[in-house]
Amino acid sequence: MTDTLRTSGVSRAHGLDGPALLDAYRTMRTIRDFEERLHEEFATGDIPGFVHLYAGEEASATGVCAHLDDERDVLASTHRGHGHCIAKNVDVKAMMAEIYGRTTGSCHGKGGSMHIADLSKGMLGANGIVGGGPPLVCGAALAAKVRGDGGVAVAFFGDGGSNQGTTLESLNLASVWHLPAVFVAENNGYAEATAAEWSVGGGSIAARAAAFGMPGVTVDGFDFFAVHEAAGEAVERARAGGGPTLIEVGLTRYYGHFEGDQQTYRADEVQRARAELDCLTRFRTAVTGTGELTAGQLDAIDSEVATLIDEAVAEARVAPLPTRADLETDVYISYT
Ligand SMILES: Cc1ncc(C[n+]2csc(CCOP(=O)(O)OP(=O)(O)O)c2C)c(N)n1
Ligand SMILES: [Mg+2]
Repeated sequence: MTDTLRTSGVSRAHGLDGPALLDAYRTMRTIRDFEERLHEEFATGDIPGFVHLYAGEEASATGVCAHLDDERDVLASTHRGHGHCIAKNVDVKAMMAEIYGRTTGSCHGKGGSMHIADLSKGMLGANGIVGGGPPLVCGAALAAKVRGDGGVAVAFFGDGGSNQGTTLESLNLASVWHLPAVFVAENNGYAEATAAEWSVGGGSIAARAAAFGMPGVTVDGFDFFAVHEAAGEAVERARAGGGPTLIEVGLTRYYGHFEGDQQTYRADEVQRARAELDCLTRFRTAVTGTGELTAGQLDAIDSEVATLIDEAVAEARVAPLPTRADLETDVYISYT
């Protein structure tokens, strides 16, 4: 585990009012329930393709995306993209339908889990290519810079993705082009079964920022407030023309690399993270402790989200599958 995982306590001076705190909790809860339900549903064999779950990492997507708007800010995600999509306001029912391969899905059932995209929300897409997001974000950030609308582009990638040439090249481009970009390295300790402690040369992803002349910070990814604060500074810097930032977020994924992974490469760290570090539990303890929110308000969100996820699965299961004729739509050229 990285040092960030040993950090305890929750940062305080967050400047978020009650509705913003409720929004943050709703987003984290929605991601958690969406993923835990997918874990169950995938086991039934009814979901086609591969699924990589984001449960455990909710504070990262939520803390970063709380600073983004749908109109001008864009995000490029990874193969583990459901949390990023939800935090970027992609419709949850359309996401579920997409994962089930249905025509009512965000991409009409043709993308599935690893290709959920919604340009109307600035969601450039989940991405099956490790290291595929950072170059896209350089292009999007350059477009925002040329437009001069204050838009910011954010790339999420993993510890494995941090070692890809595409990512390192993108950090360099963002630096020399002085782009309004934020690079968020979600270090969950593994790339498939390969430990980050072994694969990340130099030991710190954030430290690489210095080589590219940009700020680099490491934050505790179980602490929504810590992520929110670091991302706030980075987004503000980017909007103000101050260039890119690299944020390394330390966290743990609660499930295997993909559904079906036997996880022979790790022992009790998930149990420990769930018991001692869980971002939802820590958030609840923090905001009820200060009296900013009540347990009742949070419980109400829990039931609201449970209903949403139940409906999303029920609707996805009965939605139509694409037909042969649909093969010729949503492609770059028209065959008709
Ligand atoms: C270019 C490329 N190489 C290899 C793979 C196979 N692959 C899929 S996920 C993954 C590990 C990614 O690890 P990390 O970036 O840490 O993300 P995490 O799965 O931990 O969220 C690999 C090697 C791929 N999809 N794309
Ligand atoms: Mg990883």
